[in-house]
Amino acid sequence: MENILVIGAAGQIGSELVIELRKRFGGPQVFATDIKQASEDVVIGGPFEILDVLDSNRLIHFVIRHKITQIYHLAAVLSGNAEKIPLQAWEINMRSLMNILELAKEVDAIKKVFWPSSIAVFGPSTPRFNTPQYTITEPNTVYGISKLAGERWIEYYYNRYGVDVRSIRYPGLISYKTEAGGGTTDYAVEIFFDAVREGKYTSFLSEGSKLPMMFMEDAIKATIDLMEADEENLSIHSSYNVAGISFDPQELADEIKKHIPEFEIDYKPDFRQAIADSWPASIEDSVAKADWGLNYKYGLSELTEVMLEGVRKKLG
Ligand code: AKB
Repeated sequence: MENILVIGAAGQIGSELVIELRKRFGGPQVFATDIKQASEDVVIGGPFEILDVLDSNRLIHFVIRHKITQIYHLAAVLSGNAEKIPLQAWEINMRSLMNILELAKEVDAIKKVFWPSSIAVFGPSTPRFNTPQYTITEPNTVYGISKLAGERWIEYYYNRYGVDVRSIRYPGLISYKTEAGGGTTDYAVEIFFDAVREGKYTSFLSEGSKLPMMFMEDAIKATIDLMEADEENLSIHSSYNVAGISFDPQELADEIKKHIPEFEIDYKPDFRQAIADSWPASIEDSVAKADWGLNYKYGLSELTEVMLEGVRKKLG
């Protein structure tokens, strides 16, 4: 029997991942934790506790008390926020990961760990289109540097101590259940809320800023598929490229206009433009497809339809 710990259960990924894991493994088996209160769905569907991943003492007691066998460590400071507090972001992103790696090394019952990396590991010197799995990685953001260092550490723990950590380089993730917080790709979530609320949106990225994105349902499925894959099929022990779909703010606005013809967009790029400019426009993900069968359900039009419907419901 699996007992699964999700750290960051109040966040954009965590709040949906917990629900899906509970469907598969049972409510009481999935322990949701965060430093802040999670959504009602998460709190009523199974155990939820306030827990700080930086508190390694409480963490180890928690893991032993609940006989945890798998950990999903999702807590992180995202790219936009990290640029405002570089040293704190580095401290939070790295120390939390090192706490989890040490825990997984010391506690035999923990069989698998998931830790998200990001397209932020790439930088301005990386080939921008169809970015391969193995390529130049010279990130110039705090978040990207922490994700690249994290990738090196998880591979090190796998090779040196046999700790089975699995990871995806997430593109921008799009969802309506919990709003995104502090990322560069957040425009692609905000735009839907403003389209429904106001009929217009001011984008903090310019019209042609093409970035890889993914609908949350596809991201959750990919995450669990990777965690369920046989270890012997996995050739990557740093982090897998996952492409999703690439589009820019203007293309997304045009798609929204098909549903809300009066929708208007204008552009006021801010400091996040430089971050977006340093990231790939599209990703090549054949290794993930070959190793563990990565696949997608949502293209741009499906995603737009589901997002508008979800946001309308959420806003009542
Ligand atoms: C961000 O924009 O910081 C994140 C990411 C791509 O990792 N969504």
